Amino acid sequence: MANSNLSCVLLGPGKVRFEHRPTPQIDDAHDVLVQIGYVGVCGSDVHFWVHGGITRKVSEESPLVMGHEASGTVHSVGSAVTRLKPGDRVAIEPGIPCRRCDKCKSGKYNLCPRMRFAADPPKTDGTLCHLFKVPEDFAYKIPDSLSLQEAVLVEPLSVAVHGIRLADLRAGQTVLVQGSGTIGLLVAATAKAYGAKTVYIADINETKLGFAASFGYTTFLSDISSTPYEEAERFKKEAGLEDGVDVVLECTGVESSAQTGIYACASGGTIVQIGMGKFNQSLPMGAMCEKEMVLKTAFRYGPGDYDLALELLASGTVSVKAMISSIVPFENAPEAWERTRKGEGIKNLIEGVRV
Ligand SMILES: *[C@@H]1O[C@H](CO)[C@@H](O)[C@H](O)[C@H]1NC(C)=O
Ligand SMILES: *[C@@H]1O[C@H](CO)[C@@H](O)[C@H](O)[C@H]1NC(C)=O
Ligand SMILES: CC(=O)N[C@H]1CO[C@H](CO)[C@@H](O)[C@@H]1O
Ligand SMILES: [Zn+2]
Repeated sequence: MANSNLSCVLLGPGKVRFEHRPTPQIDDAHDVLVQIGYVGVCGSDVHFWVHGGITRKVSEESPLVMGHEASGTVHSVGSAVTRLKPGDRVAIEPGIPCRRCDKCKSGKYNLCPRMRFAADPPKTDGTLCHLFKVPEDFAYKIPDSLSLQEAVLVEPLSVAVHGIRLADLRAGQTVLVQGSGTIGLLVAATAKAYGAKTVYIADINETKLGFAASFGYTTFLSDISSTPYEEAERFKKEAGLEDGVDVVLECTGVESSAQTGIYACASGGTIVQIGMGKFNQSLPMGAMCEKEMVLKTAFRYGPGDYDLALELLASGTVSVKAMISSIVPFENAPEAWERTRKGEGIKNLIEGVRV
């Protein structure tokens, strides 16, 4: 249908409906309408598909359009738009902050309490629709060298860039990335781009470690039957590092993994928690104090992260082509969530509505 505004709506766990929604109107002169090209699937989408949400749940009364990793082509622009024109290909940053609060004005817009993030219940609909409305400065024009499929990965790559920036990673340092999923692999690639000497990736899953090995990282197969302390000691021995790594990037959210990361970190080193898991976790605070190490947490991405992620892709410093595992048509979106749920491939994509 030429002008359809078909949207993929979640109504509860395992319950999805495709419906025609009103075409969004450009009411702010700085807004643009983007015809969605591709939408990526991540762990949180799977959580929504299986449980109907994370803290706030969707329901028949409060349905939600899914999707937040997206790229597309500019369809129309508001009268004040200067950076984009119809036909431009863009990567969409899916969280729009208020721009007025203290957090926004101090350069931490990812912490804005009035953030409107795509596919966040109860009210903020996502990108799995035909036409998505976004302010012009949250749609980043991509170069011809980049495909719309690759541009979907700017979103998770921005998460990686944000984490590496928080780590203050410097050239020549050693890095341990925990978790060999999409985020872990992108964090590893970003660490390399920042000049890390050696990047180690740890995971419990040999197949996933295989992806990491194919991208040239040094892998470490975690063994959950050992204690975090034993794991860290084994890691340091295998890596030939007496004191541990300079920087740890925890991308699993698993408690025992964070503990291993702390033991594997050198004195004076830094661990950045990127993965989100169990709400309450215990940490070996004694070991952290003795090592005077730094623990930071990372939440999504902020000023400049999208620009840098896009630059890393555009310059070929980071390549994501090999990470795109499958593409399903719009109407088969649940198939992509199922694939991701089963751990099939790395990044599964959903194609936008065909016109
Ligand atoms: C975390 O721990 C605190 C203190 O024990 C408790 O009040 C809270 O409910 C816990 N939160 C979750 C999500 O389990
Ligand atoms: C390991 O990862 C692969 C690929 O992601 C997945 O198919 C497999 O189910 C995983 N194995 C386990 C034991 O989780
Ligand atoms: C242009 C277009 O297809 N608009 C449709 C958007 O969705 C609403 C609600 O389902 C329809 O009534 C419109 O026809
Ligand atoms: Zn704000």
